[in-house]
Amino acid sequence: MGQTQPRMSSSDSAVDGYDLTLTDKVIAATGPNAHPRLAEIMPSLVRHLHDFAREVNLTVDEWTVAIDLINECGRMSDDKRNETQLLCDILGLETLVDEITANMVADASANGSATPSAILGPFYRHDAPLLPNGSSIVKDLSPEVEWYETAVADSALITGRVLSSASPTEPIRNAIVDVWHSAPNGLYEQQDPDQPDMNLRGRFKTDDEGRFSFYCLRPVAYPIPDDGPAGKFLAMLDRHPYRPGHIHFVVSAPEHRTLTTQIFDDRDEYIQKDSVFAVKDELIVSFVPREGDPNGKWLLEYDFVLDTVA
Ligand code: MBD
Ligand code: FE
Repeated sequence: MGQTQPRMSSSDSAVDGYDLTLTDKVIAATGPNAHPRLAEIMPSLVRHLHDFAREVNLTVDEWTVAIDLINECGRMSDDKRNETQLLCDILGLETLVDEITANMVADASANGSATPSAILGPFYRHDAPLLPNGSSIVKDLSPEVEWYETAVADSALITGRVLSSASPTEPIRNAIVDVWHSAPNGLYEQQDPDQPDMNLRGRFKTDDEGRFSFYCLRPVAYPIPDDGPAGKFLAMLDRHPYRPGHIHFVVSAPEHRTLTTQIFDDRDEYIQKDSVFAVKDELIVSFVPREGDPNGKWLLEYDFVLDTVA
């Protein structure tokens, strides 16, 4: 009496030879004063984790390899590199939680016209310089730079507006457009000792018509850092490490939901096979050739639409 029946696990693999009360004991160990959200989600996590291990017959040796991989991710991570996040990215987890979060905040105030979000990725830096509209985020470009020719050929002007999704859509003044992308050698500034601090990063404030504009480079495909455990893992899965050329944005304005997103250059051969699964059709853009401006041989006009906060 009083003994709870072992709760059969949801998986078919929970068969003879396993003490099926283990899963229930772990779940039941959570105390009455546990953090409420943890109390809510841990039973599911424990059940899925245990089911997974039983389903694949995970051995001690295999589990040890996984522990080593996660530990190595942690050891490798610092303010310039987030290997654990990268591991999640190649498993699609950052894209999934971004999607879940977007669905959850799509409340009555959202009217469906807002620009879709995309993952932040591991290379965001706070405090990018606030620059005047019309200036360039390409720093100290000279013929000595290894990728000078590409940078000249791919120089681009991006201009657009930040709009409120409240219908009818209205321009938002003093919105902040925070932008960053990697250099033609495939490296973000903090990964590359040859680039100036904060190269290819900037923040721009929209004017009274909600407009912003800046010079940058058309983005190129590049491999996510594959010299660590995430890269090793990709290789073991016979997967390539490439991301299609992309430009990151965080767009924010008072009374609006901050938009974290990326745009993807439609010329890119990896657009349908992003190693971190972040591409969405609405975020694929076409740069058009531009005459008479040596600082911007390409033009992209792109508006960001932000949801109001309910
Ligand atoms: C990147 O540049 C990136 O944007 C993401 C999401 C993951 C790895 C590298
Ligand atoms: Fe990126």
